Amino acid sequence: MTMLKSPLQEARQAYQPKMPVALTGNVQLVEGQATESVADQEQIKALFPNTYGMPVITLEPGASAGNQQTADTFNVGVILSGGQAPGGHNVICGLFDGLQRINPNNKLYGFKGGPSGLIEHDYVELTAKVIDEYRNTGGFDIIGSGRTKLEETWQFDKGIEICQKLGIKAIVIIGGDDSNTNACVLAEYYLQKQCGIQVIGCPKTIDGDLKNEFIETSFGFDTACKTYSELIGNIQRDANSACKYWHFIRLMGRSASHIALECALQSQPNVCLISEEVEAKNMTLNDVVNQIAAVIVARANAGLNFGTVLIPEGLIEFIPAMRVLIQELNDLLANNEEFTALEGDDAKREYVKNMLTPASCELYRSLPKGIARQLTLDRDPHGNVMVSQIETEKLLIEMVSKRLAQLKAAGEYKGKFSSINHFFGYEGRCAIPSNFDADYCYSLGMTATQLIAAGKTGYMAVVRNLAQPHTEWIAGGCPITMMMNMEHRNGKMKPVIQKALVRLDGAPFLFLEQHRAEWADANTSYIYPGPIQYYGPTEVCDQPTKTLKLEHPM
Ligand code: FBP
Repeated sequence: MTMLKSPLQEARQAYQPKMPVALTGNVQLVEGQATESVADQEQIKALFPNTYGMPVITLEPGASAGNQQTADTFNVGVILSGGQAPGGHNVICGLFDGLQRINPNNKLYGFKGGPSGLIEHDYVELTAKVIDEYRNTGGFDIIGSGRTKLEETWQFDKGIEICQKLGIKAIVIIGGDDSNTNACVLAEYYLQKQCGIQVIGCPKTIDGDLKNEFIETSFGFDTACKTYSELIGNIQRDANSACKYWHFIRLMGRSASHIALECALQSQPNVCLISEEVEAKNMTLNDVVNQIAAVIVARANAGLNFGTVLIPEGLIEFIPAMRVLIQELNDLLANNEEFTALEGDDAKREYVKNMLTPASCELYRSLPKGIARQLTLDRDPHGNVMVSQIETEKLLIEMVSKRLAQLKAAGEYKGKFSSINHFFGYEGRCAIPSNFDADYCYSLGMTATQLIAAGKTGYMAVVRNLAQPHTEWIAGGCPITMMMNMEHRNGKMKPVIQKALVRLDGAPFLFLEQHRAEWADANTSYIYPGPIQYYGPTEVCDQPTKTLKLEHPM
């Protein structure tokens, strides 16, 4: 069946992604010094004796064909893991084209529905015909994704079975910090077993929290932020025209506030909350409410009863007292059949209230019922509350509204407060990838093939120098063990890739801090970014995020 396509889809199918120079011809791998993990070196080394300490790899233009074309054929399996991120399809297209360039008889298999596809042997061969349909498209629908954790040896052994059956030499796992941690565990296990299967990771997540010295940004962050910023800009223009609503906009991003921060840099709202700052300053929910109310009052005094407030999705977990409450709820609700069996919200609410510590119980009772209920919904496979389902923007509207009423009664506020709530998350996760993400992802796929062809395992494909034009980009591989430390997870110390939250001493946050008073005040400073542009002048179409530019100045 042929898919119906929009003119833009048709045009994007023909787009040829730009790549670092090294990937455009013959490639040679240059190895650097041996590496160490970011922390807890002794423990990580003991847990990963075979993959610890490997060198960083840089891909450079090669003089001869080198590993470029080989007579031996080999097959590769690919897995998409976790939440969608624009550009995932292009990683797969880059992988496919890279494999074909090495030997046209090489095959690419996609494991369907995420890591469970490997365990359940649910796969599809990705032929040229299939691949061509998905070039430069958003979404993960080519093979689907899932959140099954790959962490037990029986799962790894099921992987060996199917790889041996299909002649798969390497598995590429496209995922976030947890999926890449698991990729590393899998690589180590396969080396121990000497089964000859390599594992390579690729850095995906719109959240932007898989970031370190070698991963300048995870893919998808660029497109998602540009999509949300367009919508925020449109809302700001409407607010500035109608002059009657305060818009409270929650933005996806799980724990880290990178998305909210980047959107603020692109659109200059009146208020942008940063969860990491709220935590560092030990702020209460009331402090946050007072901060927003103060801006509303100041603008109302200047005759402006409208504005925008950006709220990171994970805010609630960064308010210290809320964090304690959520932790208690996580422990209480883990595999709690008694709770699950209760019928109706009221019975569940009573049950929870009786089990919490007094301080958490008081906080729980003070929350609007709807929010309290959302805090007790199903957990994700890692046992965490699903922050995308908690309507923090509504909670803040309700609390700010009450605070303004108090101020009005005290004669300190004379304005009019009408609010509208928004949540931008799923709108941006599958958008058609920006040129940046299309180019970056295709390059990551091509890089992964080079690492596979050279027999590498336990590496993440990386492309660096991304704030520069693509001709200056540097492709290579970074040992995953290098990004690891030991962290407390589900009651145990585990080796994991360090998550990157917003740094309060980092250039993007400092820029916000320096300008936010100006953005909050009566001289409206809104920026209207407009939609992502795919065709036109490079300064319009090929700009990286502000975060990337501020973190990596020329
Ligand atoms: P990943 O970390 O897997 O990339 O998830 C990204 C994300 O979009 C988060 O921002 C969000 O909190 C979560 O997924 C939503 O999960 P779900 O897709 O299960 O609703």
